[in-house]
Amino acid sequence: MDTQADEKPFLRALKGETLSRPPFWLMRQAGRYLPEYREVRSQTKNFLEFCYNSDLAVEVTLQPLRRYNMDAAILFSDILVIPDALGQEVAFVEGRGPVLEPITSVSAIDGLSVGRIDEHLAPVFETLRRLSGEIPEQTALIGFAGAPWTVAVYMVEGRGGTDCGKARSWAYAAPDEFGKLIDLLVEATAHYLITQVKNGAEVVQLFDSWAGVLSESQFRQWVIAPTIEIVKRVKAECPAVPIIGFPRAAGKLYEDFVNETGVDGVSMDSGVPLAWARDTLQSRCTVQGNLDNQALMAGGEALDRETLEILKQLSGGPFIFNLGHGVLQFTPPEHVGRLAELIHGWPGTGGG
Ligand code: 1CP
Repeated sequence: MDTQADEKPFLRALKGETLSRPPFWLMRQAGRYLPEYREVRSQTKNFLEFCYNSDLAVEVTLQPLRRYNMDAAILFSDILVIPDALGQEVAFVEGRGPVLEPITSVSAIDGLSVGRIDEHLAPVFETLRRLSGEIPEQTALIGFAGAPWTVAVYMVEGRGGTDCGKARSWAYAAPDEFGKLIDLLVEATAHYLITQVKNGAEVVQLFDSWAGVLSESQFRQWVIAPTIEIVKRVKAECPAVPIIGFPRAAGKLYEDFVNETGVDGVSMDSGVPLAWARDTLQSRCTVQGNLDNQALMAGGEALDRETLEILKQLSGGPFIFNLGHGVLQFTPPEHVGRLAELIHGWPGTGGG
């Protein structure tokens, strides 16, 4: 498809264009590694209240752009606003992360309701509307949601930091029951993403952070199939909006994910080999990734070397520079500055 030269670089890359300097943003670019984030964050105790406060959410979304001039802003929110909106009890406990009242039965699933999303998440939609008026002209606005499998993991386990064992065993033992939860999440997620687009999101990303724990058959059933359905529903209402999928740690199954789901872009974890990504995935869609967040934390020569290698291998095709997973809490902000400098200077910085 032809794109116009005055279109935002991030959107051009997602339409399949190869740009001489690839656009970039970072997963978790807003967050605790930034002192100005910690300052704003300290104004609210409760993390969900923070996500539902548009003044604060707009501010922290914009903070990394002011420092590093990324090509895209990502809505500040969390994937767990969906279980919260559906009626599950969700809390973020200082030092422990998310804690949910676990869903373990069909009757608990029956108690959840997609009908509450519009009202409950109205502040998130307001944040998007305000951001679309405030971000710089050449910057794109990304909306997002967790993919059904990953959100179901938190809903069933009740917390993070697990091997997803309860969710995996329920899915094997009673696929019809677990499938009810996934179906509900497909409906909720598609509706949520469509509403985000109607309120200003120009791109949406689906985070499937726990995709990599599944066997091949389970990956097809709980990652690929629900993603196909969400892409179909979002594209039916919003045909022009690009969708990025992130089936983290999917290994060789990234290939089937790209070929079968209809996503416009795929976000790759740091374990995906660059030459394989270039030859296998990049011919089918725009690739995004995949600097190791520990290389960003380490900085120095390792950061330069790893960054330049990714740029060399992937900037010959449609590409968005990102990390393989989110920015870590204790990352020195000046390392992010160095990364931005390397990318902004490309191909002058080290094409060689
Ligand atoms: O107190 C704080 O500041 C909490 C830290 C924090 C932040 C900054 C949480 C709690 N969520 C967020 C924001 C967030 N989460 C964003 C916003 C914008 C940005 O990227 O800049 C996004 C896109 C997410 C997505 C998210 N939340 C994912 C998917 C991506 C990934 O990292 O794998 C997941 C799995 C979550 C759950 C979550 N929320 C927060 C934490 C600490 C966790 C992880 C829990 C765990 O499994 O240990």
